[in-house]
Amino acid sequence: MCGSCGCSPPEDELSKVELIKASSNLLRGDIAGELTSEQPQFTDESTQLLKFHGVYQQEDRDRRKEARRLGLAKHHQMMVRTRIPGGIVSADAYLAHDRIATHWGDATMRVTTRQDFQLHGVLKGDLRAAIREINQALLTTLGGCGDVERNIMCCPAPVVDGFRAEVAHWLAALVAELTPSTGAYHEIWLDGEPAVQPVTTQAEPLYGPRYLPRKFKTAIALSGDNCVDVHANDLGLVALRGAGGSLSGFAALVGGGLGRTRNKPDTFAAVAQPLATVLPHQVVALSRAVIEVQRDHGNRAERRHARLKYLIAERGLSWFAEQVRSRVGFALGSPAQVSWPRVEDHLGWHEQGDGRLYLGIFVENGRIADTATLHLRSALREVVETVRPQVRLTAQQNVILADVSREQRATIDALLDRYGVEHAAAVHPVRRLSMACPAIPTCGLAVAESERVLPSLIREIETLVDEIGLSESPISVRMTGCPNGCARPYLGDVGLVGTTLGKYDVFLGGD
Ligand code: SRM
Ligand code: SF4
Repeated sequence: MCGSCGCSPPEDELSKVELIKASSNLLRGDIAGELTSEQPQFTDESTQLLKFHGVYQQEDRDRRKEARRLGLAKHHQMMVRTRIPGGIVSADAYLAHDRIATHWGDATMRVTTRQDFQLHGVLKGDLRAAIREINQALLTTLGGCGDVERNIMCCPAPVVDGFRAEVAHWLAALVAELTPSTGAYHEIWLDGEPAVQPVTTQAEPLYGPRYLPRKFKTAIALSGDNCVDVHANDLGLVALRGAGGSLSGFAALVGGGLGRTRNKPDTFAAVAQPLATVLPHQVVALSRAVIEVQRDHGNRAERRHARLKYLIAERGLSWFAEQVRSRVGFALGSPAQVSWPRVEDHLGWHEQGDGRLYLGIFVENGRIADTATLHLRSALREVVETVRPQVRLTAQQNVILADVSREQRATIDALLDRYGVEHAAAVHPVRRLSMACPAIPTCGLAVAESERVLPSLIREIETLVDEIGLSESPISVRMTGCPNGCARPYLGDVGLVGTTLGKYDVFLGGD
């Protein structure tokens, strides 16, 4: 960004990714052409563009050493992330992901910390089939990653009341407004026809040809229930209850983000700060304006400083608020301070409020798999096939089965017992709240283990916590394989952040 006026820097100062986006013809690039080649991997340029389509090119890092020794190429594989607003998945869509994991993935599904599904280990040649199947189940991977609005999170508890129905309405409105509108996704993955001629008729009215300077994240928390970790987002919205329990408005918080680089103090984790309060019908315009300010003024030269938090740190919150106000054309209400009485995880059996029930099931570190000790994937598949509940993914990497009748409760309990799936009440409170990112072997940025080591470590911590008499305390331990903060370690009571293989920085007292 130009220091004085905030305009875009000259071409020669733009980051490489900016140039790739700008010349991609709205995210087409040559993805379609490369899909038809025999090569097991995409070029660097397509790898960048694929992120916007929900696809990360990765490598099986466990096989790296052996491949090097044998002089073989890297074992390339793709991670596919389905964008799931509010974490709501139909029974059909759940089963579609389960099938993809079997046919084309690594036989696991992963619930992410932003309520999405990730499928790992998909080979390039199977990518189109996998994405088509996700779309046939009425979900999309478009915008799962990339410099756009990411999955919009929302409290997934399926409680039936007017307040939540209103929040769901505005969530859907935000998703409709902020989803990229390029036709590239359809052409490449769904019609199967590569874009022979560059198509320039379609436009991106919100994003423009360069999209945003960096990823942009939004979450909606409900007053009193911050299960989504709203403060970690570029834009956090807190739905406020008015008289009679209806939705009175949203408190907007801006500039949250956790990524940092070790030994680079000019990069930092930040919690979102109160910006304004708006009426329900103003929330879409407000969100759009916040994104537009970041689009026009965010740093496009240095990706490490391109998130909204750096723009706000540099220009100040009052400058930012004034920019937003001038775009929305209505007065912004005073910022509201928000506070959270306790940590919600929505696990166990609960009444929905309409005579039906929901069950929150603990999924250790989000990994739905069949292992030697637990057949969780088979258990959930059989439950979903038999009872056909709606499935909801939580921001703590767990699963909720919704819309269950009283008669079906016994069937579900029996099935889960048969597969040895623990009831939430039997899971140690420390384990219930623990989270780990995938790290090695799939994440290319990991410098230490996370998901593979937390299970044994957390059991040691459980023993320790019992010994010192804190068994009932909701202590959250969150681990990541690098300082990027994907399991939000800086917001947990204990954050373990990998710095190199076998070494972790320990953060205490996040809230
Ligand atoms: Fe993340 C990059 C996994 C939530 C901050 N994140 C990555 C990548 C894609 C690695 C890469 O760029 O090559 C990881 C893929 C690993 C793998 O093998 O699957 C990855 N992030 C994840 C997930 C799957 C972790 C999980 O345990 O569930 C989460 C997917 C969420 C989703 O569905 O969209 C995930 N990532 C987060 C969060 C938490 C959140 O958003 O609430 C953060 C911190 C909040 C934030 O954004 O600041 C987060 N991920 C990052 C960053 C640092 C961003 C920054 O501003 O510096 C990166 C690296 C980057 O973007 O350059 C990153
Ligand atoms: Fe990878 Fe680091 Fe995110 Fe873990 S925190 S998934 S190691 S980028």
